[in-house]
Amino acid sequence: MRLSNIPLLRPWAALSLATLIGLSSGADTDQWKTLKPQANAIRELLSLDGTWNFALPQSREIEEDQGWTSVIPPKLQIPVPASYNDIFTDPAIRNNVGWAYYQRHAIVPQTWSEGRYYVRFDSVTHEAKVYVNDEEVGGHVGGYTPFEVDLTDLVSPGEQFRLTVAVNNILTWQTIPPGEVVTNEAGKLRQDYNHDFYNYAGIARSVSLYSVPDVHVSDVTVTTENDDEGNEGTVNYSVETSGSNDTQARVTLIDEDGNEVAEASELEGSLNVSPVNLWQPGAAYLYTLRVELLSDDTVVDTYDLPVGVRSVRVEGNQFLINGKPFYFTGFGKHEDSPVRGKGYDPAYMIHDFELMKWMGANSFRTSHYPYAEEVMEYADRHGIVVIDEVAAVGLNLGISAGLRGDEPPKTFTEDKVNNETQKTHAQALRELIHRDKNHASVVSWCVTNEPASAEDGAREYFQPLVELTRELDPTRPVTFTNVMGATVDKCLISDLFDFLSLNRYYGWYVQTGDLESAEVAMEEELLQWVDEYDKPIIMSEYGADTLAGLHAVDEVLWSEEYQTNLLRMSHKVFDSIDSIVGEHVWNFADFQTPHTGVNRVDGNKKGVFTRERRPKAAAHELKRRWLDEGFPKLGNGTSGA
Ligand code: GCB
Repeated sequence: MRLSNIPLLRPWAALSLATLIGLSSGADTDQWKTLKPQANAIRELLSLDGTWNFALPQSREIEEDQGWTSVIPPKLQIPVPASYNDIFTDPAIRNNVGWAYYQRHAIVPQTWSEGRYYVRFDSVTHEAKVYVNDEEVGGHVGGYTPFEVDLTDLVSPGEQFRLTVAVNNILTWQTIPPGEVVTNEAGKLRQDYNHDFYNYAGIARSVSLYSVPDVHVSDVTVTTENDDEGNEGTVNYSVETSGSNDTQARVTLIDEDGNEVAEASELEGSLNVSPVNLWQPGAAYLYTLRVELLSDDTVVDTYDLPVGVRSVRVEGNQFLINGKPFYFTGFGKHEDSPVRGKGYDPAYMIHDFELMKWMGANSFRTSHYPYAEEVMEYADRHGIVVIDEVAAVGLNLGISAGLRGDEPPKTFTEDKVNNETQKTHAQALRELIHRDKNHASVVSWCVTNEPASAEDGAREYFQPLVELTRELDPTRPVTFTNVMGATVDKCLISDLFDFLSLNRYYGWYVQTGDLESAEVAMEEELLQWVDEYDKPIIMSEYGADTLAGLHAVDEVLWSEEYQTNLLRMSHKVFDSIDSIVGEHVWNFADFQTPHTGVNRVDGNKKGVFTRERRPKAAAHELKRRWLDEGFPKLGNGTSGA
C-alpha cells in the first residue's frame, strides 16, 4: 500500500480475527522478512552508511518527477543514518511534506559472484521506494522496521550502480502512526498528527549490502524454558532456509566461555542445558546459538544468534521473570537527539544506557515505536528489560480536542481509524514481532499507546490485534498503555491484556500545581483498578514538564523542585499499592515535538535529563530511590541494573 494512495474505505466493525488473519500480510512483498545480516567466515557485510546526495522533488508527484532517473548532484549532502529535518538550514527541507530523495553509488564486490546479495535498510521513515539505476526494485511502508531488496539479478558483481531511495514522510489515517495532511491558509501542505513527538523522517538507521550463499539460513526463531532455580534450561529453535526442508544442519549452543553445551542436527528442535546460566535482569548471560548448514559435511552457511534463557509470566498481580517478582524501574524513552533527530547514534545509545545504569533503572519502554536493532542487542547484552511498543500512537482524537476544549470527534470511524488502519496496524505488529522475537530483553509487547479505548469501536478494533499478537508470540505477556480519562468504568479493552499500563499525569495535567489533591486522586483511581482487576499494574507514564535550571522554593510549575516533588508524591502512592509492579517516568530526556502547540517550549520538557543528557534534580531523586537498599519494591531477587 502506498501512503499517497488513500485506500477505499470499507465498514470495518464486523472484522473478525479470522478475516484479519485471512488477509494478505498487508505488505505487497515479503521484503520485510529480513534476518539481521552479519559478517562471518561465509557471509560478507558492507556498510553503505556515510554521506549520500540529497534532494527534494521539484513537484509533489513522484511519478511525474522521476528524480531517481537522473544523477542527484552533491549540492546537498546528507549523513546516513540521520533524520533529514534538522541537518540543513532551509525550512523547506525541515517542513517538507511528501517525498525526498537520497542517492549514492555503490558496487557489489567482484568476489560476490557466488550466492545472493541484498541491500538492507534498517529503517526508512515512513515509506521507501528503492531504485537501482532507473528501475524501481522494492520498497516498504512503516518507518521503524527493516526491509531488504535482493540485488542478485539486478546488478552484477563488480558493477557500479546508482542507488536511489525515495522517502515519504506522509502520515494518513491509514498509516501507523496515523496523521492527516491538510492544506493551510497559505496553500501549503501541512502534516498534522496526534502524537507528541516530531515527525522526523529520512534514512534513520543503517544501510548495508550483504551476501549469503545460495542455500542459506533465512530465519531463526527461539523460545526458551527454564526452572526458576536455573537447574534446567531448554532452547527451542526453528530454522528456515532458502533450501529444502531436508537441508543438513548442525545446531550448537555455545556458552560465554566458548564451550559447546548442546548440539543437534535438525532444523527444528530443543536443546537442553543443565545447569543453565539464566539471563537475569541486571545480570545478563547470553549463549550463542550457532546454526550451520552442511553439504557433504562442508559448512555452506553459518549464522550466530545470541540467546538468553529466561522465562516471563504474569501470575495474579505479579510480573515474574524466572519465577521471581520483577519491579520495573525506568522510563518511557524516545530516539531523539539534537541534529540527528531520530537517527541512530551509538554514542547517545550507550550513554543513555550508562545513565540508566547509573541511577538504577532496570527497564524501559520503546515508546512510541520500535527502536534500532542495536538498542535491543545492547539491552540483551546488559540485562536491561524492555517493553517493546509498536508505532500505534495517536489513535485518539480526544486528547488534542480536549486540550483545545473542543468536543472530541470520534476516532474509530470510516474516515479516520478504520479497517485499513487496522490492517496496517496488524502488519506493524507482524514486523515488530518478526524482528524482535528472539531478544531476551523483550518481556512484553505493547500494542498501542493511549488509544481512544473508552470510545465505541475500540474493542472491535483491538481485540483481533491482541489475538494476532498472542498468535504470533504465545510466550510474552501483552499490554497497552491506557490514557488518563479512560478510567476503569469506561475503558472497553483493559480485560484483553495480561497486565495494565497506566499513563497518569496527576499533579500536571490535572490537579495542576496541587500535589496534595493529586495524591488523593491518584490513589483513589489506582485502587479502583486494583479492585476491578487482579492484574499487575505498571505506571507507564507519570511526570512534569521541567525547565532545567529553573528553581523555586514554593511549588512552582516547570521548576526542578516541582518535578522532584511530583515524582516523590507519586512514589508514595505506588509504594502503598501491592499491584503496582513498575514505574516508568515520562520521559528519560527532553525531546522534540511538533511546532504547532503552545504547551511545548522547544519540545517536551518532561525529561529527567535535558535533550543533551544533563541531569535535572529529578535524576538524582530517582537515583536515590532506585539504588536505595531499603527500596520497598525491589528485593525478591530483582536488581536495579
Ligand atoms: C502522554 C503520551 C506521550 C506524551 C505525554 C506528555 O500521555 O503518551 O507521548 O509526550 O503524554 O508529555 O503529554
